[in-house]
Amino acid sequence: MDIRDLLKIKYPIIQGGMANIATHKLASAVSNAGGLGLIGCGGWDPERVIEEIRKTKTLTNKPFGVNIMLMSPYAEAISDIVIEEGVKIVTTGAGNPGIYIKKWKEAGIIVIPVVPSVAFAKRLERSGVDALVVEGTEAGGHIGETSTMTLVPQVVDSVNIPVIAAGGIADHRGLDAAFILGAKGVQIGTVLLASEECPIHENYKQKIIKARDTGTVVTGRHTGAPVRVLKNQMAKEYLDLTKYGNAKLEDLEKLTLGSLRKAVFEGDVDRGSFMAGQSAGLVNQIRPINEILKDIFEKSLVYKGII
Ligand code: TUI
Repeated sequence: MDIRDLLKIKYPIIQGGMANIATHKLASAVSNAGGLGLIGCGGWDPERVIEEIRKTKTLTNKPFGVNIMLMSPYAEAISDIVIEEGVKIVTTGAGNPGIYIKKWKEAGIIVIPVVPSVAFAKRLERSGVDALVVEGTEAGGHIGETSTMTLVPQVVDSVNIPVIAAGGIADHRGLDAAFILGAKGVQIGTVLLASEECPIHENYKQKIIKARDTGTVVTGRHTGAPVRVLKNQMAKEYLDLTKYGNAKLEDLEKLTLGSLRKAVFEGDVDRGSFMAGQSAGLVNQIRPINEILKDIFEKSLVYKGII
């Protein structure tokens, strides 16, 4: 199934549900450009989520979705809000959405969980989800262990629902690679951080475009929630503290507390947690979102029918 038909969008490209970043501004800009924009609820309380959904509706008449970060203390409340607000598409991350799927399907919602493994993908297919975002460890933020290159074809071989590839994709070559691996669409995040419309501090955008191939590290392996971020002083201190596996959780929490917000809103280059994927090395300029999406799709050899 072509996910452009499933989601009623022009390009087979969906936006990552980046916490504190994927506001109504980003989601509506992506949807208006022909992709699927997503409101990322990680970090927001229910009232803020309702406000963001309503604002998005005023800014686009194209399909958009809501991403629910399942580690959020508000995940359950938000699972009802999407139904009450008439949201048509829900993606989930950082946990198991199993307990919500039945009510979402009864409400006619298209459900697309993000998964980091074959086992989880198979389990969710049995629960009746419509498609899967299969995210490799190249992605930014909270990640699994397996690479996009190896994980996508293994999930494609294991399920009969459409797979959307994520992690490491920032241009038309990534889209082509994903389709050759059997994906029917791609999810992008990092390249959208470097867009004109992305509502983050200018320092965050500059850090993305300056990052090279080795510009990210993974913090939080120690606590069971690995998170890929751009290298900086904060990431270095975190890794130093966890080097011997005996860091106090309390010290780590102090270090990370509010650090994503410091990156997004204050552009604090030393103390911020600048979540980003390995594709930051591929992103070298700040562009409008419609140009980013058009470029990925129209330069694709798969879509030109060449391969
Ligand atoms: O969720 C993401 N990316 C994220 S969430 C986030 S906010 C956050 N910040 C700090 C620590 C933790 C979260 C930033 N980036 N991507 C999708 C994703 N889901 N990646 C990995 C997973 C995942 C992991 C385990 C999904 C399911 C899962 O299974 C748990 C279970 O219950 O079996």
